[in-house]
Amino acid sequence: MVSDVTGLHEEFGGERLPPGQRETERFPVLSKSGTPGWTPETWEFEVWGAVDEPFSLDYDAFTDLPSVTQRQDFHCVTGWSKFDCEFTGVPFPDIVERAGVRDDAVHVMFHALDGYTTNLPLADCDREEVLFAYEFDGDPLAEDHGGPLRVVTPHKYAYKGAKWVTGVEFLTDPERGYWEKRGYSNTANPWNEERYS
Ligand SMILES: Nc1nc2c(c(=O)[nH]1)N[C@H]1C(S)=C(S)[C@@H](COP(=O)(O)O)O[C@H]1N2
Ligand SMILES: [Mo]
Repeated sequence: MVSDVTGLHEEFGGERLPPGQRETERFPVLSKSGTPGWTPETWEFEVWGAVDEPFSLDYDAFTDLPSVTQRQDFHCVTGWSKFDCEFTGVPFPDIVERAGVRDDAVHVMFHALDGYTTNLPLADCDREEVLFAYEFDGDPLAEDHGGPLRVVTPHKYAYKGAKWVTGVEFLTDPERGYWEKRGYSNTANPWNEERYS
């Protein structure tokens, strides 16, 4: 079953196409430094920091977790939006529950194979639409789009969604990730055009 979450913009009081964006049918690739390699034998997804139960899962164990499929829109800060992307994966709140995230956790840092990081307040990413996605339109996620596993954040510009994600760190104080340290907005709300800081 596919749940349609493309109405998300209503929560933010905006049109489906955020201001200053144009719709594209293509799915461009945007990576800071190319596509990193990975091997199923050594790949691991790790959760640590302000949690009672840190854990790690290999690829098979991760994809055995209960999953959902959602139809979502994707907004890149460089100005393109792609509507109706079908992502299959594990919702962020499921990871929070499994890790036993502590009460003093207020912030999250995502870590990726290419050294990329991105951050969000816990309250901003602890929502059903934030997925750890491993399928796109019913196929395994292409490597240049973040395969084997990426984060998608349809309520934020897409740089908040780490491709090739391998780790989630729960923090007791806010920190900034790769682009957030280099001039892109820390908050990244597309309906408010929060592109730069
Ligand atoms: N690990 C990692 N994740 C990343 C990036 C990156 O360079 N490395 N680029 C970000 C940016 S700026 C965007 S717009 C989206 C692009 O995703 P796409 O290449 O699938 O379109 O991934 C985000 N996640
Ligand atoms: Mo981007």
